[in-house]
Amino acid sequence: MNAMRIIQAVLVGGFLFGLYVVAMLWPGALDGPMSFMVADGPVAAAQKNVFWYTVWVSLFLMVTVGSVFIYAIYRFRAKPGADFAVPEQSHGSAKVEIALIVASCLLLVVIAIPNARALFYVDSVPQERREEAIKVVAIGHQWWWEFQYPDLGVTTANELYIPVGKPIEVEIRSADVLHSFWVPRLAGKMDAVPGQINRMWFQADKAGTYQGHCTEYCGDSHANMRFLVEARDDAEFEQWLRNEKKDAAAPASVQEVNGQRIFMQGCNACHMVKGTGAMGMVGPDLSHFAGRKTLGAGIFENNDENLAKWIKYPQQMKPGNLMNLQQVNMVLSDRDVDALVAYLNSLK
Ligand code: HEC
Ligand SMILES: [Cu+2]
Repeated sequence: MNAMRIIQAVLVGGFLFGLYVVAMLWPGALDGPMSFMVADGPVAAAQKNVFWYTVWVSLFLMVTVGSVFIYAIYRFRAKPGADFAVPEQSHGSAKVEIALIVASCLLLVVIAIPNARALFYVDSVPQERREEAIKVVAIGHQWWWEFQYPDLGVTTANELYIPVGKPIEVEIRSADVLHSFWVPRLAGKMDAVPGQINRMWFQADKAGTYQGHCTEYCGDSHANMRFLVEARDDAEFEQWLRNEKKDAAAPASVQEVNGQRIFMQGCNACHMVKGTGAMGMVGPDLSHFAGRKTLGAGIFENNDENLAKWIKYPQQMKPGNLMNLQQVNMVLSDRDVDALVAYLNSLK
């Protein structure tokens, strides 16, 4: 093949690759809510650092080998007027080959050491910090997340509250099929495997809301299986915890009382509302539902309008989801729905 053609191809390839790198490094391109390029905690930072380290070493290799390659193509190209006889073939040089093997091994070691260190670091909470760790059990369901705090005695869904600056030790399980727990700004993903317990940990360095998403295809509404991690300073976390430990607020207005009565005619088969007879385990715990920002596993804002739509048309709101009112023979009038909305809004 014509050497110039090869050089052209390499140049075009290099140019496209360069464009890609520039697009990636463009300010703002990589700091979205689901970007693992922004590390808001030590686990995410360790993973991000090792990623970039490996990229730079690989890039160095690619540029070195690529330049020698391009140089060879150019230097030994067929020159006009030269004869095209095949030059004398030699077997190569033992020295060069040994040097290349040694260099390759060294480079592998150079990549392996920081990677292995990061692997051990992200595997479990460092020994000296075990004491302050908060334990959470995250259970993937089709298509929402249940969060239990075994040492604190509370259970919630879809919005995971954590204290800032504390290691969070997560035990990941599944209630049905494969799911995967991922909050890119806080840590890499970890699968939820039926019949198996996986572990990971993370920590948020500053207060705020972090976006999470199931990242293992788990059926119809996989794309609608989000969650939030709400990191709060100690005082706010304690306040949240105190409230979460309480039984659900008793209904106050006539409409709320009515709503609770309707709730107990079917919704209770699938939902838990602590301190009432509602002890269903199929859907999310609703004891403090009014405190949630979102609805339907992080996909809708939790407001009256969306809540009414959710109760009336759960299947239109989130295709395939397992909230099925026919199963419990519930047929709701608009007034019933309004009463249910009022009741759920009272569950602070
Ligand atoms: C057959 C079981 C079942 C019944 C009956 C049921 N639900 Fe649900 N519900 C679910 C499941 C499962 C989900 C989670 C859906 C998802 O996000 O994929 C859910 C989600 C919800 C949510 C959203 C919770 C959140 O944090 O996102 C609300 C609110 C809710 N249900 C209210 C009700 C009300 C009110 C009734 C009675 C009219 C009811 N449910 C009846 C199973 C049920
Ligand atoms: Cu999924």
